[in-house]
Amino acid sequence: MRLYPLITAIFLSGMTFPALSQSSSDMPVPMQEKTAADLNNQEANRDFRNFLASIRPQALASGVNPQTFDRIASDLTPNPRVIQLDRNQPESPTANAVIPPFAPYAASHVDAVRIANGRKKYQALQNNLAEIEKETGVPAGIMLSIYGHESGYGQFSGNFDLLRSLATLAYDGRRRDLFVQEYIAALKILDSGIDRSLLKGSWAGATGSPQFLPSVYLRVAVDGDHDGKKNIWSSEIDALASIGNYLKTAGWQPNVPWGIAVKVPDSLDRNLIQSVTPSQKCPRVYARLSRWQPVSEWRKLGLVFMGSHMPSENESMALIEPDGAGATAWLVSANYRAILDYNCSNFYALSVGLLADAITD
Ligand SMILES: [Ca+2]
Repeated sequence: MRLYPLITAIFLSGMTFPALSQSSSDMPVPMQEKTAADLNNQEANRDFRNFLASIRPQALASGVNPQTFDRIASDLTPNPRVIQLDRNQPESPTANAVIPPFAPYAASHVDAVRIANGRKKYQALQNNLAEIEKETGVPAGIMLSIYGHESGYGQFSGNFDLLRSLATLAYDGRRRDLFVQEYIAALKILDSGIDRSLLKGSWAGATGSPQFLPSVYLRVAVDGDHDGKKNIWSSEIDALASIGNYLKTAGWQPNVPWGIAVKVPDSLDRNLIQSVTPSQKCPRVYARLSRWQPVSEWRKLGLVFMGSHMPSENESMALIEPDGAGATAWLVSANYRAILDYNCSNFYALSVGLLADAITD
């Protein structure tokens, strides 16, 4: 899973290193802002080691094998490239930011190559996909589409050493609590018997073909090919089964289409269909959806259904018009919300749905 850009350069000043409290008083030493260059020097490496030592009790208390912790900590160094990438993240969009058009995004994400590669995988893995679909209720196309979006069907899942990235981000401190937890989760993955050499990922700690954070792996990864290991790195079946299981735990409902393209009549009064209850979860994304009502109500308002996957008349759906009135719009279901749970972006969720349809239709 991707991490959403947070405002850069926020430093949690006042964070302390318990293991570094060497001043004459017992006052904790405040963490100083570190530059990428600082990380190259020995002092910074020592500082990093002390930081790791400071989280050892927490890791052990949550069940990490002490030998695993010490073995990994003994030769880990901070990765300046990770700090640099983290600081170069764009700021979060403000409420008034202009939202780009969806059509070009769709064209670049649901393109001929991705569709063709998805269809090849669909052919090759049909039996396995059918088995996973039986378990999870998630259609093959959706699992393949997320696989395609996250890692180009397993081709690009990141080459950063996962433990090094996570330890660096935890040490850097901008989102310390999150990354300490993820570092500990990654150590637990090692303890479960996954080889260290497999643990690669994006600089921000998303790992394997589904691009899970380690805590997500621990929560939802499954052994789809039944070899005794939950290998989302080099087993395609495990990766797909884990994506299916993710969506199942996020509330995926069998036999409900993710959404359907609709033509909205010019006469529709958008004020009447506005959402009245703001979402707690990623409110800016959910704010672009209308209120939820049954398909039959949408039909009464004059919407024309254009896709082949017709939802049932009582299915509760919301309208999204990413490019405004007059352009293609979609009615989306509760399963669209499950895709947003994977990656909370309307463009992502629409694009996943559209690629899924293109692969299996
Ligand atoms: Ca397996």
